Amino acid sequence: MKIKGTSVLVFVALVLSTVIAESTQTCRANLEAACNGGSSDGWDGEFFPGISKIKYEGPTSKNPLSYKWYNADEEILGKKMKDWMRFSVAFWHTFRGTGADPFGAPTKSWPWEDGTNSLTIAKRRMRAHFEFMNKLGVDRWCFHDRDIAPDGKTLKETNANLDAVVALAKELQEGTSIKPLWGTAQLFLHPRYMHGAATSSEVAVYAYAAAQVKKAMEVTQYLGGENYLFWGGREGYQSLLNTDMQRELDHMASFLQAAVDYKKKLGFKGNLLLEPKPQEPTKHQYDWDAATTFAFLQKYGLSGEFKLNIECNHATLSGHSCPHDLETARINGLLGNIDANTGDPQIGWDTDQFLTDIAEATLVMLSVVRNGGLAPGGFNFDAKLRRESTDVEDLFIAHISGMDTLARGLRNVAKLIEDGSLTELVRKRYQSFDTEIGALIEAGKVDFETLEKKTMEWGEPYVPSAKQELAEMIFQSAL
Ligand code: XUL
Ligand code: CO
Repeated sequence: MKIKGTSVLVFVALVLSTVIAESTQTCRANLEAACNGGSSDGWDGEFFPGISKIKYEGPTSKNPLSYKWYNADEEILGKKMKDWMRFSVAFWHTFRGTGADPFGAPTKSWPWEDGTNSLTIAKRRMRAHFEFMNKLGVDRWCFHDRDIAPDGKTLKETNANLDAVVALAKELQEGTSIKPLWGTAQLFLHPRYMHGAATSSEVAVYAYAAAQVKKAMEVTQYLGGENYLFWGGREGYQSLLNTDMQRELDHMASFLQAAVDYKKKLGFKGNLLLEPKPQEPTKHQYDWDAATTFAFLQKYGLSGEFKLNIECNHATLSGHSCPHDLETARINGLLGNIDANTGDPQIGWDTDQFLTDIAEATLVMLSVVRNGGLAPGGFNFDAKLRRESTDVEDLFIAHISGMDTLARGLRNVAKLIEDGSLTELVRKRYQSFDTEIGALIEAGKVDFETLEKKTMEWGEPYVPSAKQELAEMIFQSAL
């Protein structure tokens, strides 16, 4: 009887837990308000009604809400497309972007917003964000602490707001494969950071920034984040006349060293990433480009502790191309993540547009493939809708287009590799070094006297064509 009673209880418990688990699954799939404590944030039902899960329909599809090139589970060059790409949605652009610019008011009026930055709306937005990721089929996201939760009156209150939204995000992540690609602290919006954060002239601001990063690292780890990012938004100067550059750089290094120490204390396993940008908002930012950031890391003994997050629009602002900075990072073992976006050739600032140039995407993917992928990093769409794009479905279209462009880039790289003629062209170009003397030079073992003797012996060198047009012809025929 007792045994029977126990087994009945066990059975009832099992049925109940299955029912609960199933309803939780359904909740996660539908993300209905009822699943998350009813309409505690005042929004019932879907945020994107009428838009269902985006599917791969192939290149002939005319449906804007479908993938034409990105087929998540398809294998290319020995890896599933989703594992090459590791796409993520940038919370700030997608859910906090208002369309405002220095000349004009916000243009977006997403139905779930009420014009405030209350905790209630922050939670509602987070649920909209998860529905967006689920429908898009993207399982990573990037955030700043202040994007996802509002400031309070004190740091304690602000941290409590953050904890509340993070708890909801954690709940929404459960049972899914969604997690942050990276988290970061927003150290540039609040007026306290007007002189910078780690490079502020005020020690109390330095301390505040440290406290903020400490908390942001903790919540990133709690959410299973794979990386933690530093973008030095105001770590730079407006005028050298009032700036002690050496002192500021020393402070920045101390700050980053303390972050490394705290990462170790936390046992956070992800990469720490630095995101170079030459200017904007300051006239000159210290993490100018990949090479400058690498030099900084080496000078301060931090090179083993950080990788770089290369943002295409930042690379072009620094006077390079995106592929240049990707290759600079890659050959130095620093390519950790890519903020996939593009600028406008006619506009001289960070327009953060979705990348739709197939040739550029092919070059980007060439670096990614040469790097063996980006994991634990990935692609973050640090890109926003144009001010004039105001439909909710535009958020989907923009991401689909950006994802398809990079997927197409990957397919083109596979074609180039299979074809082999570009690799062969480059190999041939340097083949004079595939000789005994060439190998000795590359090993740093040949002195000037030996080379002078060789030159006397060889006479005037034969200098072959670089074959640039042929390289371009091979490249464009893969597009
Ligand atoms: C700004 C920028 C940031 C970082 C994160 O230009 O790229 O959004 O990616 O702080
Ligand atoms: Co960025």
